[in-house]
Amino acid sequence: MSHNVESTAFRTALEVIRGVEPRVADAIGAELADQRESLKLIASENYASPATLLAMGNWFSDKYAEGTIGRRFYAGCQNVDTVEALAAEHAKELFGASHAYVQPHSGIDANLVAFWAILADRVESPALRKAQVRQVNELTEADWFALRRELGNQRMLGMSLDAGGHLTHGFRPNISGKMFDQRSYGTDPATGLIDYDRVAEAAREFKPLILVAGYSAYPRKVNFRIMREIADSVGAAFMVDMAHFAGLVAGKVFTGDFDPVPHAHIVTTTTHKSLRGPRGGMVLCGPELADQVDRGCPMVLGGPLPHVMAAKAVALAEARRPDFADYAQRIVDNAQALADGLLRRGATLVTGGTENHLVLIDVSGYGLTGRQAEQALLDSGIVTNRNAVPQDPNGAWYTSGIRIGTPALTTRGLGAAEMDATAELIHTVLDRTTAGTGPDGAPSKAKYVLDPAVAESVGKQAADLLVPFPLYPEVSLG
Ligand code: DSN
Repeated sequence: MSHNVESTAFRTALEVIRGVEPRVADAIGAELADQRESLKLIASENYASPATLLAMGNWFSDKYAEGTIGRRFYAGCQNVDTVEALAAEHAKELFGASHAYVQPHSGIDANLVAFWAILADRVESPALRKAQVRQVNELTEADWFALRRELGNQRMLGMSLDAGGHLTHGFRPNISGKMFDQRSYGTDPATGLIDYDRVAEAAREFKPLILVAGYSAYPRKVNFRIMREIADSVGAAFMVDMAHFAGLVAGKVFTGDFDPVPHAHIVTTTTHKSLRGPRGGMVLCGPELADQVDRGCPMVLGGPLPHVMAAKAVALAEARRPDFADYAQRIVDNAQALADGLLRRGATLVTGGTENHLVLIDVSGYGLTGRQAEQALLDSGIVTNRNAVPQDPNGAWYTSGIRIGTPALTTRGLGAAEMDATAELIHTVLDRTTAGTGPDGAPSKAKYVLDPAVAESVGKQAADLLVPFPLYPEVSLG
């Protein structure tokens, strides 16, 4: 498709929006300008293709489609069926899964569907069989009361938040921590790596219903074959949340023991991180959980978003093209170049490096909290997010880490040389920033001091670095 056509499509859309609420059109234009100018290193963000973005702006948004393909609670869903089936088909082919459910609105929703499906399969179904009824509505009050207690009394073993796990893997303030009696496995304090023997020991002691693997801030590969063996040894369902690294699985960078799909009972993901699709979620599973997963809407989720499912189908079709594998490999190569550049300049990295798309800097070596570092970098045109490090003394709000990732900049085309230059900019900002003090003179975890001239100079260098790599060059709004 010619650049001109894409440009016309976005410009026309903005013109139409401007006719109703010009401030929205202005904000959309400003967002593109901001994204074009900043060095985006947020590990969970990317830039979707124009085709993916355009697939979301249409009348599919007007359609209710509760239920699943061919079995809806609303009439007139034949076109939604088409796009949902296409998205599911592409997902199955891409990941080698026997079933794909593409309705979840986000990764958290996908995880809730997975928890619900496992509970339904492993706790509810046996109780129904025992009571010789087909559905919960047919249970006696006493049996229903007993089943609800049982459903609420199950155990989950997941990676702790400070070791890189996700909120939904049983963090107490999250709904997952309230649904399940949860225990965490962490990482080896000496190496920062998952110690599989310790995970096996925790599983033996705790006997979880669900063993969860996957992470938001662990910069290494996970051996899913070993994790499955651990799950099997205690009869647990093995669930993998691959939201962060789905693009590396799709691009066949993570294969064999490191590809979760052949090893897990159920896999969840977002579609917008390294996979580079629209914002949304997805569940992959085998036949034994497929029926329960397909009941995700309306039992767990609100009405599906057909316009987003259309965009998922487009993005998944893109991820099946041969050049996606090259993109996925470059994500990892870039993360390694960034890690090497930071290490050479004296930064401390959790686990000492990376094997995936992300790098976690322990900024306590610079005398800063994660919050101070994040803001100082932002002042300098570098967009990152603060993140806890293992056993973080500053907790989940201030933190001691900065998480950086390469999927977005790799999409723009930056390579190893630019990653080294980026490492220099990050190091310069962190090195030149000092912790500030509160009004009483006490050390502050939020305030910081950075010479504005340094921030300005780094910001200019960051912008210069991006000049040869225009974002959405096919789109001109001017
Ligand atoms: N918010 C996502 C991330 O940044 O990792 C996970 O939910």
